[in-house]
Amino acid sequence: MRLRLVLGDQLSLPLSSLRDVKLGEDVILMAEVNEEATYVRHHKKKIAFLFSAMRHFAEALRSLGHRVVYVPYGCPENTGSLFGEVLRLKEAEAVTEIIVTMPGEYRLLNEMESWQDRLGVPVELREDDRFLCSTEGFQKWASGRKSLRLEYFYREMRRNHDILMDGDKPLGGKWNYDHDNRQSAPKRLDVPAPFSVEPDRVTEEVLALVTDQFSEHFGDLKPFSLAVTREDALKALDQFVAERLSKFGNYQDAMVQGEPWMFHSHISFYLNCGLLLPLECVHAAERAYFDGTAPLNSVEGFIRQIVGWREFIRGIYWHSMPEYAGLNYLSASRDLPEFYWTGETQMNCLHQCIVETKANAYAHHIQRLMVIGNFSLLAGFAPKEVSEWYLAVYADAYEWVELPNVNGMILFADGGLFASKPYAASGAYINKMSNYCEHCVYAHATKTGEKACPFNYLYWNFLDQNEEKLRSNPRVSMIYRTWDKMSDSKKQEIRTDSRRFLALLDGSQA
Ligand code: FAD
Ligand code: DLZ
Ligand code: SF4
Repeated sequence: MRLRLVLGDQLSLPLSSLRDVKLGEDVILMAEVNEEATYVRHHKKKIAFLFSAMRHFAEALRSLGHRVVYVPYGCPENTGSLFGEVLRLKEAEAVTEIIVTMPGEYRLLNEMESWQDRLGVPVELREDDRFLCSTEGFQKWASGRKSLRLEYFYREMRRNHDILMDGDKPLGGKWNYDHDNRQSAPKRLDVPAPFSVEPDRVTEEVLALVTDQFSEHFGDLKPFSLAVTREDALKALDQFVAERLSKFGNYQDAMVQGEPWMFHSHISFYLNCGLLLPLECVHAAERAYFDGTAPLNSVEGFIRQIVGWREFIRGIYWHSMPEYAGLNYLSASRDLPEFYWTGETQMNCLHQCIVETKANAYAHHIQRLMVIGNFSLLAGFAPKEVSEWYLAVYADAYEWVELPNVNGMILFADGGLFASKPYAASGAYINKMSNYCEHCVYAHATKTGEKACPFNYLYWNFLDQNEEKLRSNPRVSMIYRTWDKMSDSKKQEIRTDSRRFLALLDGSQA
């Protein structure tokens, strides 16, 4: 009998490990285990979401006639680890082979590679072909290239999968419509309510379990309204395409106080645990373009996130691990401040983004990148701490996607493996793209002094502190010329303000 192990982020019927499963012969194992639930202190909503989605998926498999051994968290025999559960089932039944789809995190892959010796039966690790680009395909694409840039990868993906193509040319004549995007939000903007579904009995049971067992973890458990079945995840996708996609492009980078969801799709939860598959999301968006319900700048922008960024980031992860996790090009070492867990800071942009993260286990991209990420870069937080935070607080977070976004995209900890410069920005950017500054005690246009927006002096301080590593970067050297032209007294003010602010931050008073 063959044992098929299905992990919490592998909830897809076409999963490679289930492909040749024999009804009445093989057994499928799924387990809620302490090790996976606590290797970082995941947001309560993330645990509830995955446990409920896992339980529903097990039922879906059973309804197709499969034999599923499902080990709930509270089961007294539960050993608390995936290995322990595989071993327990192997000892109880005549298991001849174990089949698993490649896990999404290196730590687990590394562990699984020892299972065959430890269990004494063959363990077959299969490619996770829910991604459009295999790890091998990415290696081939990356090998021999001096720099890894999304744009070229993205074009190849579009061609290979015939997405938004007009023969061998991009539809509309351009690969990228970003210059039509990046608008800030107008004063009055009607944002549709996000998809939500009432918890059913299974979810209610899981919510009680999480309340009981994970009370120390970050985040608000309720209200809980995420989809936990494929059927509902498809409804969430349809709702996005019908109600938000047309404005996705225009307001992709906009942030509005009190609007955590904006015109984003909110499908990362479902894509990353397998309830949705990337191509079906891409095709749904493509159809909207052909039906005339969404413009090309939105459709292309959305598709680029999925066949471009998502696949590229995963490629970078497997291409660069395990060394990637330890990189710290800028030698950043500051501890995360307490307010990353509470949202209690006077900086309104950070306050809003962290409070929303706490409530929803979600923040949209530009909040993650240009508010929390930008601040983490400017303040010099240690990459490992930042990474652990992002992995814990978002319900869509797994290391394969979180780590390159943190080490590559926000912290420049990889020295520019795929980003040509650090994404550092002053308060002017946040003020342009949001209305957070209108409600802040700090003044976004003031450069120095106690009332000045901390992003303003921290921006220059960051460049000053990292001059040795950054000045020679062609995309940053222009900015150093502005710094060079500043008077010594101005520079001194920036350094003094930054020292004062960072001291407050270290004392948890910022
Ligand atoms: P949309 O804006 O609607 O985009 C559509 C889809 O594109 C997303 O669902 C996602 O699957 C994909 N996508 C977009 N940007 C990226 C990206 N940079 N990397 C990979 N996929 C992308 N995304 C995660 O799925 N998990 C994470 O743990 C995660 N951590 C991040 C950490 C940082 C520091 C940053 C800057 C970004 C991170 N992202 C992560 C990427 C992005 O912010 C989220 O995918 C997005 O906010 C999810 O919301 P959405 O589904 O509404 O996305
Ligand atoms: C994230 C997560 C959590 C919270 N719990 C479980 C679990 O109990 N059982 C399980 O199989 N998977 C869980 N996961 C998802 C895994 O952590 C994920 O499969 C690995 O990190 C690889 O991506
Ligand atoms: Fe954030 Fe500065 Fe604007 Fe305040 S003034 S919201 S700290 S960018």
